[in-house]
Amino acid sequence: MVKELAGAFERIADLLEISGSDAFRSNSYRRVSRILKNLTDDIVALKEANVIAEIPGIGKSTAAKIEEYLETGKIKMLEDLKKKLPSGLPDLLRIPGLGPKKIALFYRELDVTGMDDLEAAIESGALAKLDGMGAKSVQKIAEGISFLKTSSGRTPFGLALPVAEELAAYLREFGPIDQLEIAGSLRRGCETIGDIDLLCAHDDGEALIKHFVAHPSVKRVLASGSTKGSITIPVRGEREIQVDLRVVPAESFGAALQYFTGSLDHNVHLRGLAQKKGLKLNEWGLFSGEEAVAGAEEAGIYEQLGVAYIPPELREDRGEFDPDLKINELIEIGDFRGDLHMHTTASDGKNSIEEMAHAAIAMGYEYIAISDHSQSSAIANGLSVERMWEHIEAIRQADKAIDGIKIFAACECDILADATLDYPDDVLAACDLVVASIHFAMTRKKPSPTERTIAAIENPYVTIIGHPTGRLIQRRPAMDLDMSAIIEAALKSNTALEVNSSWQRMDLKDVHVRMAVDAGVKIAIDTDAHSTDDLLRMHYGVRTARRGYVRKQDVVNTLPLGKLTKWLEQARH
Ligand code: DGT
Ligand code: CA
Ligand code: CA
Ligand code: ZN
Repeated sequence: MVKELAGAFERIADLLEISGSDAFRSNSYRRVSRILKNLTDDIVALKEANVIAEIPGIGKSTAAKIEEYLETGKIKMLEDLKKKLPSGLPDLLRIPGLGPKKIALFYRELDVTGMDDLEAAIESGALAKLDGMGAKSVQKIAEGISFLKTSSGRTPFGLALPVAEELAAYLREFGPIDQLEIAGSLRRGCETIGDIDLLCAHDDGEALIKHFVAHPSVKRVLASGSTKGSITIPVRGEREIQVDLRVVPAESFGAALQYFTGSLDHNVHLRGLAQKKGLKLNEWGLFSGEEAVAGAEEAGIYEQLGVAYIPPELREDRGEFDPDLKINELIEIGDFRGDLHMHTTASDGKNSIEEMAHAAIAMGYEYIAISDHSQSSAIANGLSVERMWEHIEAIRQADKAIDGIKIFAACECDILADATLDYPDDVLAACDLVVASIHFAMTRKKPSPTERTIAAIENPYVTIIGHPTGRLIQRRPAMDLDMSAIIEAALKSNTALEVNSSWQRMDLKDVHVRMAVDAGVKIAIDTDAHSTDDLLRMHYGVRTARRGYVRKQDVVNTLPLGKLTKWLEQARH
């Protein structure tokens, strides 16, 4: 909330500057934005107490705008400014390296009113002829435009993580680095990433940052100093992502890690706790007067503030400061005894039952479930009823032949458009467990996807609902579902909901998993592996589940084999 509000004031300042207002006026709004970002108190509480105007640096008229925003979600002044300027101009502010002063200049001198005009002015050479512009600055703007076009803004977690890990490895090639961590939204396990934040403790920041910006795949260098370097890196040739590296002294590393991990809202809350104790918290440390009481270790900050260490995935100011929270019970990657959703060459997987089983043994699993596609998933080579009977037999044979792991016979059964299941009950009954999923007719209204999902939940043989919302991050929206109704049905019939660990899916997502476990519904965190390598992607689902406050005891595939078998018996009624 406070982040958006701060953004609105930033936007006012930008638009004032573009429209030719004096710097003093626009800067006063920038100052308000900064004050809001660093506010320690809850803005809604301040409003309720009617004391917004008492925030240092906030005058009466600004307070009125803040209240207006909190009440209506808008600020009239901002809306008026947007109306006054050509509607394409504010868009130009999204171009990296192009500020409001330059935009004002282009508007005044060349009548540039939007992206198309700007590109035309670059093309014709008119931009380069302007006072204070040159070939180099025009080139920068052209590059900024292409960046904007190739990056849809945010990058899915699964694409950003390998970039961050490769850069971290590259930084280590520079020589011994005291400490190095990935911070920001990536450390919190968010499903999409605005930019990557890296943090190092080192005493020669300048040299390390020189090495950083010289990485062979760097597309553009946005900053290169002694404490901060900023670059862009291409991702899969289709987009670019920004990477910030900050270098701090070892005695501040913990405080900087805490600060740059965020989230902003979490930090605001934490700074408030510090203030109540008469302490000051910033990216350099936790201070009592001039003296640092913590800073080298991140855990030390929480400890000194008298709160339990909060794992990064929970740092969203969504209740993680609650002292009753049993944070150390959150699900961890080491808790898994098996994986209940995977495909083989029988449908669209790359490996055989035996290969999947041996890979799972190598991971230390006690059991797996082979769950290939059912007959209606034709593009995924779904199994006809006849082939499914043979497949069940093949799974039973493999289970007998291979020691050291239990191989369950299962299927990923389509939930059809008419809300029936893709296999008759006798096939489903012959399986040890059934994952039921919707793969098509996702936007169909009657029966609705909610009705179809609940019908599947109520089938006695269905044990898990696979990727319940069907969303693909940045590619396909979630189905229009009544999640509360689904959760209620799942609870009643003891059906687990899946957290699918494919990073394109992460489905259920964090807030929905939290709703489910709060209601007491069991969760299955599965990889939906289509190859032995895919079995290793469980960590994506774990991050999502942790963000949803999922504990080990909520997850069925953390149960030892005997207990899981009991659960399956109860779940199939
Ligand atoms: P992103 O990059 O949009 O996915 O999200 P974050 O959370 O990585 O955000 P980013 O990269 O802008 O900043 C990293 C962290 O630094 C953020 O989570 C909190 C902290 N931070 C940034 N600016 C401020 C600020 O003005 N005040 C405070 N208290 N913290 C800030
Ligand atoms: Ca970031
Ligand atoms: Ca950043
Ligand atoms: Zn599926």
